[in-house]
Amino acid sequence: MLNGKKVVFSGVQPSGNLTIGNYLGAIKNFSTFSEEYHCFYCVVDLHAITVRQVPAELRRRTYETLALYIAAGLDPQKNTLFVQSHVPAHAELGWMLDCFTMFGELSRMTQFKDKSQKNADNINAGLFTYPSLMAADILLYQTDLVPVGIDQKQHLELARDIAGRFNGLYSDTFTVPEGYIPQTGMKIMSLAEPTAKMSKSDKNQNAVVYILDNKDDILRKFKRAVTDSGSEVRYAEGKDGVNNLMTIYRAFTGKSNEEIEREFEGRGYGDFKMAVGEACADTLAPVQAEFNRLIADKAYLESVMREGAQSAAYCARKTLSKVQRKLGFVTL
Ligand code: ATP
Ligand code: LTN
Repeated sequence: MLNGKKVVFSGVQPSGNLTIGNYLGAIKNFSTFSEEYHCFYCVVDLHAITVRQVPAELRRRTYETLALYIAAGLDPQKNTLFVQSHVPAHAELGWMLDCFTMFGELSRMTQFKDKSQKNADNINAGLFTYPSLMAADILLYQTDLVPVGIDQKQHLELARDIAGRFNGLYSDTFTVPEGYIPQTGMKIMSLAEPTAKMSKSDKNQNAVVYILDNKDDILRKFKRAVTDSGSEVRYAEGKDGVNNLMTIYRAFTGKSNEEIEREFEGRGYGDFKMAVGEACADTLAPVQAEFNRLIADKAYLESVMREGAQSAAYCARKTLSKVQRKLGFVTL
């Protein structure tokens, strides 16, 4: 609880251009909590360096991710928007929680296994302990609710386990957070390989629709999306490509699977793909316009970062001091 409101925390890595997976699975839903909850939305740059980044690009994407938060409807007056590395308490609590996270637990994380495979030449310790830093992000703010895509469920479970473990050893210290995983847009899959998650770090540009893609690119990518040899627009097992396109269309239009099936009865995949592309481009157009306005104003974005960091640091400090005292650190 913070000023009588429950707390929401979530984060997005500035590790690549944001995709419609990030938008539908996470950012789009963030603003629904702004009135009722005290919301912290963080650009998690410390997490991003678990994979090698080009410094100038990391810096640019940090501004861009913040601008996209705002463009997607997050009002900086109503939400605390900030950059993780601007609040040192994240790294500090991250270290402490490393000491309460087991090697075995971290070894079981599927994201670690996936990313180790993708970055075989750089399986660094940060990639391994990523989940305890994420737990620190969440637990620092006594978070009640964490809106994330379903791919983060395992990390969230671990954060709950770490909180419970710490509370058990040192008496109640952390709120044990709940996940909030949206119904539609749970997991958007790659357009080229519909059994794999659409990921901003995918090397195949055609597999991924970016929030900032222009309309032509969006339509082209959907036109090329992998489907199957059939022709019926129907949500069914084994039709991964069509199912994914239906999920995307559902998320952008609010229509149900039945409505979509009716709409495209007797029409082929071509028409359907075009409609998905149009719905996507139409929804993203105002977000893009607002993004373009914001990204040109670095001074404004920096003022948001500065205020956000100040307000986040104040809350984080309270939890960190409590943890330090409980652990037996000498506080001056
Ligand atoms: P990377 O590709 O670098 O691992 P990512 O695209 O998975 O990154 P993150 O910054 O790790 O993006 O995730 C930000 C948020 O977006 C998380 O809440 C995550 O669950 C959500 N998300 C990411 N990809 C998808 C997707 N394909 N479908 C639904 N939600 C997604
Ligand atoms: N690991 C998350 C990003 C993230 C996050 C968080 C999400 C870092 N810290 C705290 C929610 C709460 C991801 O989406 N890959």
